[in-house]
Amino acid sequence: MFDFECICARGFTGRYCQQDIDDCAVNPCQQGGTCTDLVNGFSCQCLPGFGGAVCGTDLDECLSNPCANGAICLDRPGRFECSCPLGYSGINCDIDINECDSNPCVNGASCDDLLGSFHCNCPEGFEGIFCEIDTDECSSAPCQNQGQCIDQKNGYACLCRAGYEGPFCEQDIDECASAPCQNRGLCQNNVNSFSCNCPPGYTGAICETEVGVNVGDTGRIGANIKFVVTPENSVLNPVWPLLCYAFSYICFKYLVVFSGFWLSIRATNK
Ligand SMILES: [Ca+2]
Ligand SMILES: [Ca+2]
Ligand SMILES: [Ca+2]
Repeated sequence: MFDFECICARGFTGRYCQQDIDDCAVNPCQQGGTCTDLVNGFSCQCLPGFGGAVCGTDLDECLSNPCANGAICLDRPGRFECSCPLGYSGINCDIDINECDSNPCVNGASCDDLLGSFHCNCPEGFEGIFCEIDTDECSSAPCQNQGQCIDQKNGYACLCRAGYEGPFCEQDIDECASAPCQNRGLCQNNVNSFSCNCPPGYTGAICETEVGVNVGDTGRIGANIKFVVTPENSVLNPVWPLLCYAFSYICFKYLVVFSGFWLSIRATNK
Protein backbone atom coordinates (compact mmCIF):
# COMPACT_ATOMS: atom_id res chain seq x y z
CA MET A 1 0.00 0.00 0.00
CA PHE A 2 1.49 3.15 -1.20
CA ASP A 3 0.98 6.42 0.32
CA PHE A 4 1.99 9.76 -0.99
CA GLU A 5 2.13 13.29 0.02
CA CYS A 6 1.88 16.30 -2.31
CA ILE A 7 4.03 19.19 -1.57
CA CYS A 8 1.91 22.04 -2.89
CA ALA A 9 3.11 25.05 -4.77
CA ARG A 10 2.49 28.26 -2.94
CA GLY A 11 -1.11 29.21 -2.98
CA PHE A 12 -2.51 25.74 -3.13
CA THR A 13 -3.48 23.28 -0.56
CA GLY A 14 -5.30 20.04 -0.18
CA ARG A 15 -4.31 16.42 -0.43
CA TYR A 16 -3.84 16.79 -4.13
CA CYS A 17 -3.01 20.51 -4.00
CA GLN A 18 -6.24 20.97 -5.84
CA GLN A 19 -7.47 23.84 -3.67
CA ASP A 20 -6.52 27.43 -4.36
CA ILE A 21 -6.03 29.14 -0.99
CA ASP A 22 -8.43 32.07 -0.57
CA ASP A 23 -5.99 34.84 0.22
CA CYS A 24 -8.93 37.20 0.73
CA ALA A 25 -10.31 35.13 3.59
CA VAL A 26 -8.48 37.23 6.17
CA ASN A 27 -9.95 40.45 4.74
CA PRO A 28 -6.62 42.04 3.97
CA CYS A 29 -8.03 45.13 2.21
CA GLN A 30 -8.63 48.09 4.48
CA GLN A 31 -11.04 51.02 4.33
CA GLY A 32 -13.69 49.02 2.53
CA GLY A 33 -11.47 48.02 -0.35
CA THR A 34 -12.61 45.09 -2.48
CA CYS A 35 -10.39 42.03 -2.37
CA THR A 36 -9.70 39.84 -5.40
CA ASP A 37 -8.15 36.46 -4.71
CA LEU A 38 -5.18 35.58 -6.85
CA VAL A 39 -2.91 32.61 -7.00
CA ASN A 40 -0.81 32.99 -3.93
CA GLY A 41 -1.93 36.53 -3.38
CA PHE A 42 -4.69 39.06 -3.64
CA SER A 43 -5.27 42.52 -4.95
CA CYS A 44 -7.23 45.32 -3.37
CA GLN A 45 -9.53 47.68 -5.25
CA CYS A 46 -9.59 50.73 -3.02
CA LEU A 47 -12.47 53.08 -2.43
CA PRO A 48 -11.89 56.64 -3.64
CA GLY A 49 -9.52 58.44 -1.36
CA PHE A 50 -7.43 55.45 -0.40
CA GLY A 51 -4.42 53.84 -1.94
CA GLY A 52 -1.66 51.38 -1.28
CA ALA A 53 -1.55 47.58 -1.57
CA VAL A 54 -4.12 47.12 1.16
CA CYS A 55 -5.80 50.55 0.77
CA GLY A 56 -4.18 51.66 3.99
CA THR A 57 -2.94 54.94 2.61
CA ASP A 58 -5.18 57.98 3.02
CA LEU A 59 -4.73 60.05 -0.11
CA ASP A 60 -4.58 63.86 0.32
CA GLU A 61 -7.71 65.07 -1.43
CA CYS A 62 -6.62 68.64 -0.84
CA LEU A 63 -3.79 68.31 -3.34
CA SER A 64 -6.14 69.21 -6.17
CA ASN A 65 -7.08 72.46 -4.42
CA PRO A 66 -10.80 71.78 -4.48
CA CYS A 67 -11.80 74.67 -2.22
CA ALA A 68 -12.65 77.97 -3.90
CA ASN A 69 -12.63 81.58 -2.72
CA GLY A 70 -9.72 81.14 -0.35
CA ALA A 71 -11.43 78.48 1.71
CA ILE A 72 -9.24 76.30 3.92
CA CYS A 73 -9.07 72.65 2.78
CA LEU A 74 -9.14 69.95 5.44
CA ASP A 75 -8.00 66.47 4.38
CA ARG A 76 -10.31 63.84 5.78
CA PRO A 77 -10.22 60.02 5.38
CA GLY A 78 -11.43 59.47 1.86
CA ARG A 79 -12.62 63.00 1.33
CA PHE A 80 -11.92 66.68 1.79
CA GLU A 81 -13.69 69.35 3.71
CA CYS A 82 -13.70 73.06 2.88
CA SER A 83 -13.97 75.60 5.65
CA CYS A 84 -15.70 78.47 3.85
CA PRO A 85 -14.96 82.16 4.46
CA LEU A 86 -17.82 84.43 5.43
CA GLY A 87 -20.40 84.76 2.71
CA TYR A 88 -19.72 81.51 0.85
CA SER A 89 -21.23 78.08 1.08
CA GLY A 90 -21.27 74.76 -0.79
CA ILE A 91 -18.93 71.78 -0.67
CA ASN A 92 -16.35 73.78 -2.58
CA CYS A 93 -17.28 77.16 -1.08
CA ASP A 94 -18.10 78.35 -4.58
CA ILE A 95 -21.61 79.58 -3.79
CA ASP A 96 -22.03 83.24 -2.84
CA ILE A 97 -24.66 83.09 -0.13
CA ASN A 98 -27.58 85.39 -0.98
CA GLU A 99 -28.04 87.20 2.30
CA CYS A 100 -31.20 88.75 0.86
CA ASP A 101 -32.93 85.36 0.80
CA SER A 102 -34.09 85.83 4.35
CA ASN A 103 -35.81 89.10 3.35
CA PRO A 104 -34.06 91.19 5.98
CA CYS A 105 -35.24 94.54 4.62
CA VAL A 106 -38.63 95.80 5.79
CA ASN A 107 -41.00 98.63 4.92
CA GLY A 108 -40.74 97.97 1.20
CA ALA A 109 -36.98 98.39 1.00
CA SER A 110 -35.08 96.60 -1.77
CA CYS A 111 -32.14 94.36 -0.85
CA ASP A 112 -28.68 94.25 -2.42
CA ASP A 113 -26.77 91.00 -1.90
CA LEU A 114 -23.17 91.64 -0.87
CA LEU A 115 -20.25 89.42 0.03
CA GLY A 116 -21.12 88.14 3.47
CA SER A 117 -23.71 90.82 4.04
CA PHE A 118 -26.56 92.78 2.47
CA HIS A 119 -27.62 96.36 1.97
CA CYS A 120 -31.16 97.66 2.29
CA ASN A 121 -32.21 100.56 0.08
CA CYS A 122 -34.68 102.37 2.29
CA PRO A 123 -37.67 104.19 0.83
CA GLU A 124 -38.07 107.83 1.77
CA GLY A 125 -38.99 108.21 5.40
CA PHE A 126 -37.27 105.10 6.71
CA GLU A 127 -33.77 104.40 7.96
CA GLY A 128 -31.74 101.80 9.83
CA ILE A 129 -29.88 98.68 8.69
CA PHE A 130 -33.18 96.98 7.94
CA CYS A 131 -35.06 100.22 7.15
CA GLU A 132 -36.99 99.37 10.28
CA ILE A 133 -36.88 102.90 11.70
CA ASP A 134 -39.63 105.33 10.79
CA THR A 135 -37.73 108.59 10.43
CA ASP A 136 -39.01 111.22 12.84
CA GLU A 137 -39.78 114.14 10.56
CA CYS A 138 -40.83 116.08 13.65
CA SER A 139 -37.27 116.14 14.96
CA SER A 140 -36.64 119.47 13.26
CA ALA A 141 -39.65 120.95 15.07
CA PRO A 142 -41.28 122.22 11.87
CA CYS A 143 -44.55 123.35 13.45
CA GLN A 144 -44.59 126.97 14.52
CA ASN A 145 -46.52 128.81 17.21
CA GLN A 146 -46.59 125.81 19.57
CA GLY A 147 -48.36 123.67 16.99
CA GLN A 148 -48.22 119.94 17.78
CA CYS A 149 -46.23 117.85 15.31
CA ILE A 150 -47.55 114.39 14.33
CA ASP A 151 -44.90 112.17 12.76
CA GLN A 152 -46.12 110.29 9.71
CA LYS A 153 -44.60 108.05 7.03
CA ASN A 154 -42.20 110.27 5.13
CA GLY A 155 -43.83 113.39 6.48
CA TYR A 156 -45.58 115.05 9.35
CA ALA A 157 -48.70 116.97 10.14
CA CYS A 158 -49.06 120.03 12.33
CA LEU A 159 -51.96 120.34 14.74
CA CYS A 160 -52.28 124.08 15.17
CA ARG A 161 -53.25 125.94 18.28
CA ALA A 162 -56.49 127.84 18.06
CA GLY A 163 -55.97 130.98 16.05
CA TYR A 164 -53.28 129.61 13.72
CA GLU A 165 -53.43 127.81 10.42
CA GLY A 166 -51.22 126.76 7.52
CA PRO A 167 -49.05 123.66 6.93
CA PHE A 168 -46.65 124.84 9.62
CA CYS A 169 -49.18 126.77 11.73
CA GLU A 170 -47.26 129.76 10.52
CA GLN A 171 -50.36 131.77 9.70
CA ASP A 172 -52.15 133.84 12.32
CA ILE A 173 -55.79 133.52 11.35
CA ASP A 174 -57.11 136.99 10.58
CA GLU A 175 -60.21 137.20 12.72
CA CYS A 176 -60.78 140.64 11.21
CA ALA A 177 -61.28 139.14 7.75
CA SER A 178 -65.05 139.02 8.24
CA ALA A 179 -65.04 142.72 9.20
CA PRO A 180 -66.73 142.13 12.53
CA CYS A 181 -66.45 145.68 13.87
CA GLN A 182 -69.47 147.82 13.13
CA ASN A 183 -69.69 151.56 12.58
CA ARG A 184 -66.18 151.84 11.14
CA GLY A 185 -64.56 150.52 14.24
CA LEU A 186 -60.97 149.53 13.61
CA CYS A 187 -60.44 145.82 13.94
CA GLN A 188 -57.31 144.51 15.60
CA ASN A 189 -56.31 140.95 14.75
CA ASN A 190 -55.19 139.06 17.86
CA VAL A 191 -54.37 135.41 18.52
CA ASN A 192 -57.64 133.52 18.17
CA SER A 193 -59.61 136.70 18.73
CA PHE A 194 -60.11 140.26 17.61
CA SER A 195 -60.82 143.52 19.29
CA CYS A 196 -62.55 146.59 17.98
CA ASN A 197 -61.26 150.11 18.47
CA CYS A 198 -64.47 152.05 18.28
CA PRO A 199 -64.72 155.51 16.74
CA PRO A 200 -65.98 158.41 18.81
CA GLY A 201 -69.60 157.94 19.70
CA TYR A 202 -69.64 154.12 19.62
CA THR A 203 -68.83 151.47 22.15
CA GLY A 204 -69.32 147.72 22.70
CA ALA A 205 -67.34 144.67 21.71
CA ILE A 206 -68.06 145.29 18.04
CA CYS A 207 -68.85 149.01 18.37
CA GLU A 208 -72.50 148.19 18.08
CA THR A 209 -73.71 150.63 20.74
CA GLU A 210 -74.13 154.28 19.85
CA VAL A 211 -73.28 156.83 22.53
CA GLY A 212 -72.99 160.58 22.42
CA VAL A 213 -69.75 162.49 22.23
CA ASN A 214 -68.70 165.59 24.08
CA VAL A 215 -65.84 167.98 23.81
CA GLY A 216 -62.97 166.53 25.77
CA ASP A 217 -63.92 162.86 25.21
CA THR A 218 -60.92 160.73 24.52
CA GLY A 219 -60.50 157.29 23.07
CA ARG A 220 -58.46 155.19 20.70
CA ILE A 221 -58.63 154.74 16.98
CA GLY A 222 -55.53 152.71 16.37
CA ALA A 223 -53.01 150.85 18.43
CA ASN A 224 -50.97 154.02 19.07
CA ILE A 225 -53.43 156.65 17.98
CA LYS A 226 -55.56 158.38 20.55
CA PHE A 227 -58.22 160.92 19.82
CA VAL A 228 -59.77 163.77 21.68
CA VAL A 229 -62.97 165.49 20.71
CA THR A 230 -62.19 169.19 20.28
CA PRO A 231 -64.27 172.24 19.52
CA GLU A 232 -64.82 173.26 15.94
CA ASN A 233 -62.12 175.89 15.84
CA SER A 234 -59.30 173.78 17.25
CA VAL A 235 -56.14 173.33 15.24
CA LEU A 236 -54.68 169.98 14.34
CA ASN A 237 -51.28 169.05 15.63
CA PRO A 238 -49.04 170.14 12.76
CA VAL A 239 -46.54 167.39 13.51
CA TRP A 240 -48.94 164.74 12.11
CA PRO A 241 -50.55 166.31 9.05
CA LEU A 242 -50.29 163.16 6.94
CA LEU A 243 -51.68 160.99 9.68
CA CYS A 244 -54.63 163.28 9.99
CA TYR A 245 -55.02 163.21 6.23
CA ALA A 246 -55.16 159.44 6.35
CA PHE A 247 -58.09 159.66 8.71
CA SER A 248 -59.71 162.62 7.04
CA TYR A 249 -62.60 160.53 5.79
CA ILE A 250 -63.31 159.39 9.31
CA CYS A 251 -63.11 162.97 10.51
CA PHE A 252 -65.68 163.99 7.95
CA LYS A 253 -67.98 161.16 8.86
CA TYR A 254 -67.92 162.09 12.51
CA LEU A 255 -68.68 165.63 11.63
CA VAL A 256 -71.89 164.49 10.01
CA VAL A 257 -72.97 162.03 12.67
CA PHE A 258 -72.19 164.18 15.61
CA SER A 259 -73.16 167.52 14.22
CA GLY A 260 -72.53 170.33 16.56
CA PHE A 261 -68.89 169.35 17.14
CA TRP A 262 -65.88 169.38 14.96
CA LEU A 263 -63.89 166.28 15.47
CA SER A 264 -60.22 166.37 14.88
CA ILE A 265 -57.73 163.59 15.29
CA ARG A 266 -54.92 164.50 17.52
CA ALA A 267 -52.32 161.86 16.94
CA THR A 268 -50.05 160.94 19.78
CA ASN A 269 -48.10 157.88 20.53
CA LYS A 270 -48.30 158.27 24.27
CA1 LIG B 1 -23.69 87.20 -0.56
CA1 LIG C 1 -41.87 109.45 9.90
CA1 LIG D 1 -55.44 136.04 14.74
